[in-house]
Amino acid sequence: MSGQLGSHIVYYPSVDSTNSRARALLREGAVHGAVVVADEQTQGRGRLGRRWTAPPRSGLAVSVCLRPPAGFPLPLVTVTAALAVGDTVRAVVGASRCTLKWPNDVLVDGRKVCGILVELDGTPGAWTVVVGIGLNVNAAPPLPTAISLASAVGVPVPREPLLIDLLAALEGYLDHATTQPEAVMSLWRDRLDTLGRRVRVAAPSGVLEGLALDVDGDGALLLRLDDGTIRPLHAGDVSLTSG
Ligand code: BT5
Repeated sequence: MSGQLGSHIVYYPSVDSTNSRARALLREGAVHGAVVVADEQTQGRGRLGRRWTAPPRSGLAVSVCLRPPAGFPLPLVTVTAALAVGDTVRAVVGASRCTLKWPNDVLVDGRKVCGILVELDGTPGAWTVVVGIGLNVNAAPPLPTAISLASAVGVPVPREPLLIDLLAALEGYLDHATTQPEAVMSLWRDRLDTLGRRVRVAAPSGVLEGLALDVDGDGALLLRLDDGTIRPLHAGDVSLTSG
């Protein structure tokens, strides 16, 4: 996918949601690679209308505007974002402490350090895509499941170099995904801690339990139920089960 990410950056001290701003920018004709960053979001959002919260100036709230070429495999947008954040986080905390959780979380020591929200607008063949990334850098909200990079390493972590590294990594993975989508998918598969484990998935169709076998070419989680059937799940929240 050609074009440098971050060639155009719009910064807000405070904004409702960087994803909302980025979608509006794309509607107004923003170039591929335009980026919206904010020190604070008042309406940061996750999937399914959930909230993304973070103390002001504590982390990265960034949304990247993409105009993928026709035929670009859209499921790979979330995959490339997770790989890029993963590389950025691994460089800070060490590879062994950072894992990826299907479909869109990056964890440190099993706790969520980053969430990714990809939103699409447009029509087939002319999609515009916003990749929203929330990364807890120097503080996390008071949730038992959340962690920040600074608390993981015990020292403050400067945010700007992280943003530069993150955009460079995302650009690299997007380019790679344009020419070798299967290679990028298999890198993600290797990093996904979810695979090979017994999990409970709260999916739109209901709660299912089984063995997380693999992901398919669309990024769907292949869950083997106890009766042996294999169900591809395109969305859901995964938790590990002990059974
Ligand atoms: C996500 O949703 O994880 C996607 C979050 C994307 C946020 C970015 S910030 C920049 C851009 N602009 C936006 O408006 N959004 C994007 P989901 O998988 O649905 O997880 C949401 C859940 O994560 C919440 O219900 C909380 O339980 C938890 N959570 C909220 N804030 C968190 C934080 N800072 N750290 C860890 N967990 C958090």
